[in-house]
Amino acid sequence: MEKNTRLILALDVTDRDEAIQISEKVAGYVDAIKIGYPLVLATGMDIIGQLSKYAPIIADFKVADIPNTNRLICEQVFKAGADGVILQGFTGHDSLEAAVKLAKEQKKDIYVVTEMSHPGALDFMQQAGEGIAKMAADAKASGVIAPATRPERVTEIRKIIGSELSIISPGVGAQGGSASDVIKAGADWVIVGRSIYQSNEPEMAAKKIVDEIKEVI
Ligand code: 3DU
Repeated sequence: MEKNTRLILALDVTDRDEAIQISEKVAGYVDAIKIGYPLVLATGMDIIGQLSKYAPIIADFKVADIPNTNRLICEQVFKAGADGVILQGFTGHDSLEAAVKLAKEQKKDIYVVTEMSHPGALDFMQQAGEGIAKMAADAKASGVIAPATRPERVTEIRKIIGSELSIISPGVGAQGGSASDVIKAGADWVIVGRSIYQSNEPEMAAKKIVDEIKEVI
């Protein structure tokens, strides 16, 4: 993924036409479009290929299975046209390595969730976050997902992974995080969904975030 605007759109709409219209409008402001279960379950896997005309697609399926199943899932997602897949990290090193091996062969990206951005992530996930970050670095994943709602954790995770891996960070806007704060804390990209796709003018909402990021880099 090329680092230009540092904005990734999370396109969690469930209507194909709406997804296409929003992608057209914001294409110039985003480095990638993240799609996940809401859109793919509503429209089908072919939406991935359709949206890849506008930007690289990151498939947020938070894959969390045994190595063989992780590999089989990632194979299908890459075949559908995605450039990257998001995996959960808590399943451990072998599950991650199976996906990274495939991704490297196909020149694709694997991003690993360290801890999530919502309050419930403090129940179990946060304790594992730093270990997962180290595992992602050891496995040579492309990057990790870390929470914009807790920029101090992004800084911690950056220390662990160094500069080789990217940090992509959800939780900006609707979940309360700030794009400029989390970029300053060490994130490479912010992931923004509702603040853009629920706006009456998605392109203006995206532009505003891009401008905010530009001021701090
Ligand atoms: O809160 P938003 O509407 O800006 O969307 C954030 C997106 O990022 C959404 O697709 C959600 O499933 C995803 N995500 C998180 O919010 C938090 C994580 O830790 C990982 C992914």
